Formats: sequence, structure tokens, C-alpha cells
Amino acid sequence: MAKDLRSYLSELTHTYPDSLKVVDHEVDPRFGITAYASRLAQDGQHPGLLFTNVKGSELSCISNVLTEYERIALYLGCEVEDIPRVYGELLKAPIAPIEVEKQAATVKEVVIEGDDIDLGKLPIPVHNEQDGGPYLSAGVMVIRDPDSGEINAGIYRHQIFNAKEMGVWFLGAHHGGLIYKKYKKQGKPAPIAIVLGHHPGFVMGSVSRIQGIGGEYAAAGALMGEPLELVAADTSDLLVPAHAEIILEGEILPDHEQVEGPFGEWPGHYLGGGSVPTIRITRITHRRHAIFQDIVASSREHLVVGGVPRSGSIYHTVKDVVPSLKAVHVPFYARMHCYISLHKEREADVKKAAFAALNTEQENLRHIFVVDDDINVFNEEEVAWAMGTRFDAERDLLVIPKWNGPGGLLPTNWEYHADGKNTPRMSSAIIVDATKPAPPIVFPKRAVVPADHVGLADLDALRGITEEEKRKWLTNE
Ligand SMILES: Cc1cc2nc3c(=O)[nH]c(=O)nc-3n(C[C@H](O)[C@H](O)[C@H](O)COP(=O)(O)O)c2cc1C
Ligand SMILES: [Mn+2]
Repeated sequence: MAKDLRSYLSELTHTYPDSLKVVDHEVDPRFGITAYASRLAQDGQHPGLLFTNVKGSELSCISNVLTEYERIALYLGCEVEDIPRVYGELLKAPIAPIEVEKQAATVKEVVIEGDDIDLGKLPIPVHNEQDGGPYLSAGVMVIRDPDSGEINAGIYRHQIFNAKEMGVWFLGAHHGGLIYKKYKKQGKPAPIAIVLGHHPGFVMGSVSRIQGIGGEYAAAGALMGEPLELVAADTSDLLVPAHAEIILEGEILPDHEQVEGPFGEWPGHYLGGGSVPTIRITRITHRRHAIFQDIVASSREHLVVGGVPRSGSIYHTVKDVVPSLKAVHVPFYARMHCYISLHKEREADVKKAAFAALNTEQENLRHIFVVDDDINVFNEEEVAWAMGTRFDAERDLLVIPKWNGPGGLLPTNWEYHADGKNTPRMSSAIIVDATKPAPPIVFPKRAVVPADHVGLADLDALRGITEEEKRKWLTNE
């Protein structure tokens, strides 16, 4: 059986039974779904949440699933600290998708067309207080490049405008927007499909940074460990995942813009918005008892889904330039940072690695910290320690003015004026070199207890202090 959302949830609940909770009383999609994720996060808990009774919808909604690194390590079959390396290696070996017949495509079980199409019947959440309306936050939109014929995929936010229309918000140089503009230039509608609910390898494959237009389906195959099964769309020449939960088919209109936003974005502020193209939905196909997949916007899930593919792509790019790279971590809680550890052989390694990382993700990365390979980049205490002991700002800090932007989703990429208006600006990036000098320079050694002796410590021999010992050593009698 091909991998899909359900096979993943089955594996997840088998390995981590507490990682999925069901809410079966009625919840309002307006704040009711994100309220659970938010309340649990206050207690440091991040279980996936399956809402089986969403007001106004017959379908269930799943959210908050991709919030923990362990849940990603699970499908990659590795330890958490190896996620960027394994991810990067898999992206290097794409697996081409295969096409199956419509009868074999579970996503075609239910078909909704014509007047029956009503996006209001899907359990689409309103996520944050000032959001302009319900948003698809986990919809993977696919579109075919009219020049190369390649199918490109990515997640783009879609505000629901009415029963059949929604917006699409493209950032800067993302392929989705570049392709849309080619159709617009010819005055033609752009056929698209939006994929909702699939294996996390598919979701993350679709948001991986891949050079050139297209390639996301093959990246998804690599991350899933098998070819992605595709089926012909009903209303266009697109190929769509055969085992998604829901597929929305439609077109981006060339000449009809509407205002969208605000929307709570991944940096935790309301960002983006304005006039965006309209998508008209012309067909919905879904599985029986389909599960609508949501990503809790502007929260941990949004950050993890965006951050992990970044780590993977950066690992892959930096490794090509500096083979002594050890590990990479783009922390989900500050996705503008990147921690890189390497075995430094020459001084230039640091800048080579840092610039390769910056070039992988020009839009958002702005603080690169390079450390030696004795530092665990998943442990921020160690990174901070390396900065405190091996970094001298005057010598080891490089500021790159006007690197990010202009505009986009970083709050620093805007100039805020007293009249309430904003204008886009560029903001700077830094490279923090917290490594020891390269050989032959000898830097003080790190103080450690010999590892073989640490291994000999007999923890079973530990016991509590006795009353007699307390009298003997802990009192002054
Ligand atoms: C949860 C989530 C939401 C995203 N929302 C948007 C969005 O609204 N607009 C956008 O351009 N990119 C968005 N992205 C980023 C793109 O999906 C991602 O960078 C992708 O690689 C772009 O692919 P492309 O260059 O092929 O278009 C989002 C990513 C994630 C993980
Ligand atoms: Mn692309």
C-alpha cells in the first residue's frame, strides 16, 4: 500500500501513542481548532489533534501533527540530530513519481462539482485573532510551467473569499508566482490543483528548496522512500497525488485580484496581505471520510514544517562546498538563524559554509553561527557557550548590509512610518564565527573528564543519604 497521511498516523500512534488526541465534541472552526493547540502549548504539550466534529462540516480536521522533531525523525528513520543530514542526502537522490489509473486513486472516491462546490463545507480554521478569514495553511498548490512542462508544487496561503473563490499569496521569487505570471502575461487562466492531507514526506518535499522549477514530486518520493503515486486531474492536464485526502481543482484567474489578509505568519506577526490573484475552484475530489489537514499558522507547527526542509537543503548545499561539515540546525523557534558545525581545516571554511547557507535561503536567513564540531548545534546552550568563549565581535563578526528583502515576511524588512504606512526595505545579515583558529594555531583545549572514566561511573551504586549520615555530616551537634 502506498504511503499517505493515514499510514503515517498509524505509524505515529503505534510508536508514540500520546502524540495524537481526538476532540469529538463540536468545535467552531473560527478559533476553536487553534485554541486547543494554543492551550496545550501553554503547558508545553504539542499533540496532533483530530477534530471529528467541526461545526458546519461533515469532514474531520487534523492539525498540530508536525510539531515535534521526533515525528519527523520517525518517517525519515533516523535520530533527531541526523534529520538535516538524512534529509539533505535524500534530496540528493530524488525518486520519480509514477502514474496510476483513476480507479486506483483513493482521492477520487467522492466527487463534488458544479453548484455543489462549497468551500464553506470544509472544516477550514480561522487561526489567529486578526486573520482576514479562514485560511488553507497546509494546501500544496501544483501548477504546470507552460515553458518546460514541469509541474511545480509549494504551500502558499489561501484565504477563502466565498463558496468557490480563494486567494493565493506568492512571496518574491517563489516558482509558483513566477509560473502564474507567465499565464497572466498571455491573458490565460492558470490551471492548478491544491492537495490537502498527505504523508509528511509529501508535505515537506513540496516546501523543500529545489533549484529550478519543478522537482517537488520527486523530492517527496525521496522523503517518503517510494515513488509518489499520481493520477490525472479531472479538469486539467495536471497530475495530482492519488492518495491525498482532498484535491481542489481550479484555476488562477489572470485578471481578477482581491484583497487578502491580515494573516498571522511564521515570524509570529501579522504580515503580508494586499491585493492577490483569485483562484476559482471548479471541482473537489476526496476520500470517503476525508481528513482535512491544517497547519497551525504562526505557531510551532508552521515553524517546524518550514524549518526542517531548510535545514535539509542547507546541509546539502554546504556539504558540497565544505566537506568537513558536521551538522546544520535551523531552529524552528527562530527560523532566521542557522547553526553550522564543522571541522575547520582552513580559515576560509567558515565563510564558505556561511555564504553557501545564506545563498540557499536568501529570503529569510539572516544570522549564521558557525561553530566547531565539538558543539552540538541542537543544543543552544552549547552554541551560546561557543560564542562566549570562541567569538570576538571585532574580529569574528561579519555584517552583510542589505541582504534580506525588500519587504516580505520579516518584520525588519519594512520601514514603519508615523502615519501608519510601511515601505519595504532591505535588512542585514550577520556571520558569527565562533570557531577556534584553524591549524596550526593551538587554541586552549576544552576541559573534559576522560570519556572512558565517565563510562565507569556506577550509577546503580547511588543511594540517598541516611539519617545517621545526616547527623554525622549535616549538623553541627
Ligand atoms: C506552512 C507554510 C506556509 C507557506 N506559505 C507560503 C505563502 O503563503 N506564500 C509563499 O510564497 N510561500 C509560502 N511558503 C513557502 C513555500 O511553500 C516554499 O518556500 C516553497 O519551497 C516554494 O516553492 P516554489 O519556489 O516552487 O514556489 C510556505 C511554507 C510553509 C511550510
Ligand atoms: Mn519549485
